[in-house]
Amino acid sequence: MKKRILIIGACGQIGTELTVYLRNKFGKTKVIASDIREGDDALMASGPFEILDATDYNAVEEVVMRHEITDVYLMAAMLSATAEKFPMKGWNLNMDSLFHVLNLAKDKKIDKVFWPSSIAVFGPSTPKVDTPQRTVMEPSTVYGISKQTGERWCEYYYNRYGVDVRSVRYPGLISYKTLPGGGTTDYAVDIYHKALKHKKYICFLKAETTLPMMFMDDAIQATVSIMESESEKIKIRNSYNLSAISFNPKEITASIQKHIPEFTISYEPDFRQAIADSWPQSIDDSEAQTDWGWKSKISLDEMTKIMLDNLRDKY
Ligand code: AKB
Repeated sequence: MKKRILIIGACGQIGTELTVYLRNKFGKTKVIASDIREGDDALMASGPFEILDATDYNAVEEVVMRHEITDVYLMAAMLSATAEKFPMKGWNLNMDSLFHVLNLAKDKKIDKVFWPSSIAVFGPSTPKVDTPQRTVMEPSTVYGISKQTGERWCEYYYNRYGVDVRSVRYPGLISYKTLPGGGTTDYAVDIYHKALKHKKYICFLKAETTLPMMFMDDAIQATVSIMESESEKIKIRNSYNLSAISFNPKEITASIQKHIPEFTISYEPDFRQAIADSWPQSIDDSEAQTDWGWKSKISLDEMTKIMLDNLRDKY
């Protein structure tokens, strides 16, 4: 098989699990992991790795050419909370890395691109419940602006240059293998660690802040599934809405209390509350379901059990 994959940002929350999944599926030598710094021992031992700065076009091109890469998964990004602190850094990382990869595809140096978008493309004026695929989008965060802009460029490169780019709008992602970094939905991972360690958690969002979320296994399935679908099935070339579960801090607490009855939560909202308030509560992903057969599998209670079972030994 000619396919050779490069994952940029392989040591991050999604990249770590995506690397393992793709190596199991296609063979470890076919999947080159890369990041600005080395990952954990398991990732480093699992196959080829390159130190790579996603904002350096020459470096990305060199790795692509040397490894005869066909498919790039661009997972490097600065998330919502960190990008509010470092707006220009966030903008530059999120946009430069995307242009580098789109231009490599335009110049036929790679065949296919996966680029993650986010529910952050939506803003305060977007309908909050069952947010449609096409609707008002006025993002109010740096991260959201960069993702919405990226979506427009993906579609432009597809229409103008025939670049085979595929994208989904991830909700908040929850996993036990790697911690997220710098997002507004990160509380939904941290809460499991604190529930096991301290039996209590101070949440930076209010009790009733409902957000769209997803367990990592579902996110990996969606990512690989859209990339492996026949091109004709991918009718949307900006980014597909994706949905799994929606919950608020109060509801995830109740789910944890089914296993740890003494667990308590208190609330100290910070600047991330405003970000969360600008995002939808639930997402309509019917176009992803129709076009390439997407369907989420894991419920809140199933996720809670998996998270607690896998993190218990750590504490
Ligand atoms: C974040 O909170 O910034 C991310 C996202 C929703 O894209 N998890």
